[in-house]
Amino acid sequence: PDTPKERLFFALFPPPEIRDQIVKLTRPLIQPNTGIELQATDLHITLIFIGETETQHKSCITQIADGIRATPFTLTLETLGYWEKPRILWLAPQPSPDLHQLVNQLTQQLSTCGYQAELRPYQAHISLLRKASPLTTYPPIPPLAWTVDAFCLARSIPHSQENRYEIIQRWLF
Ligand code: 2AM
Repeated sequence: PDTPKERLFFALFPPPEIRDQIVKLTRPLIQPNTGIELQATDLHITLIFIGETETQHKSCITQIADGIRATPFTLTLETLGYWEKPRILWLAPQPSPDLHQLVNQLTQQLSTCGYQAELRPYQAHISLLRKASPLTTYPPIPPLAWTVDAFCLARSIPHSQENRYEIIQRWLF
């Protein structure tokens, strides 16, 4: 019989006030688009996509998360962009060494759980709209400062139109 599996990923979920501002600032810009808007509570920056994981292997992943050491840092969200192939309209932070450090630390530790590191370079982004068409212009948005003081393990749950995301556990720095 099939063992239960979950689609896991590590991510940063913005606190409600930042989440609300993201929606307020970006909605007017993406509104004319025909894509599928992510629910406000689903907005996140993926740190590492782990993928289908047998539930019995989850404890290795939560244990390495227990050992992560980081201090709070600020992410400045301000760049709107679009990827043609996955048809995603996204919002990205300014480059952040602290964010890369966190991703690198998690990646290194995860290898002990048998996780194979992603070969593509890490591109931090918040997906705003899926099945999106490109915008005609990508206006700058006022920089939004988000103090990151926690990261989460989350699961992706298939739904009819789009996946929904559920936080499994949260680790404070
Ligand atoms: P996306 O928003 O750009 O699609 C859960 O699927 C999260 O993991 C999403 O934020 C998704 O990014 C991200 N992710 C990264 N690599 C992925 C992959 N190979 N398959 C699915 N999701 C991936």
